[in-house]
Amino acid sequence: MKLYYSPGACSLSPHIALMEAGLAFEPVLASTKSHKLQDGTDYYTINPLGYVPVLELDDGTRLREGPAIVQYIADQAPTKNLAPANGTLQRYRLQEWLTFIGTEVHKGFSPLFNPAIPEEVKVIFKDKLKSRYQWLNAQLEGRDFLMGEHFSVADGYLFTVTNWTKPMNIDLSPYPHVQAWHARVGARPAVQAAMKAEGLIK
Ligand SMILES: N[C@@H](CCC(=O)N[C@@H](CS)C(=O)NCC(=O)O)C(=O)O
Repeated sequence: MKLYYSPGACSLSPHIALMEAGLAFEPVLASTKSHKLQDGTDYYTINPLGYVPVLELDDGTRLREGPAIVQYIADQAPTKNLAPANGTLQRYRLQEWLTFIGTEVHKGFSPLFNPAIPEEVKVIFKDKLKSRYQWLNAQLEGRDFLMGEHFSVADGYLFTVTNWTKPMNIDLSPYPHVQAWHARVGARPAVQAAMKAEGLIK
């Protein structure tokens, strides 16, 4: 398998999932700025939509969209408990989290990275994000992970986007359960390994 990624982008989520799953894969750097691979290949020939992540299977099939990719990875390593079994209510609970993270958190951050959006408009997006972190804080009270006592691919995804609070100057101290959860996830060996592989930590 190949994972097309950009350091610190949302592709860190499937990177973490692959490390947690212990699956063999080749990370392929795809710049989200130049949309070129290191060998000069036009990334739009890999993903016509231009974004990471893309997971390429050994038969050349390409899978897009982070929430689908991380579930695929989890299902390749069922003993690692990264996602509840398909068809169970808990699996839908995981999908509920992945959808929430994708649409309410991840895409809530996206305008903040856009230099064309004026600062006064960004404040509105930041306030919306803060309300989502307030909700997450309440959900994480008394829980080690989003799904309860087990780490899941939803934690890897939320960890990835929560890392962006720092460069975007969103203070997490009003959300102590989110802060404790972020530290817990960040300390996992697989998460550390993915972050190191992307050059985000030493
Ligand atoms: N819907 C996609 C969105 C992925 C996405 O937003 N990727 C960003 C990085 S976090 C990207 O590659 N942006 C560069 C671009 O769109 O050209 C998913 O959930 O996987």
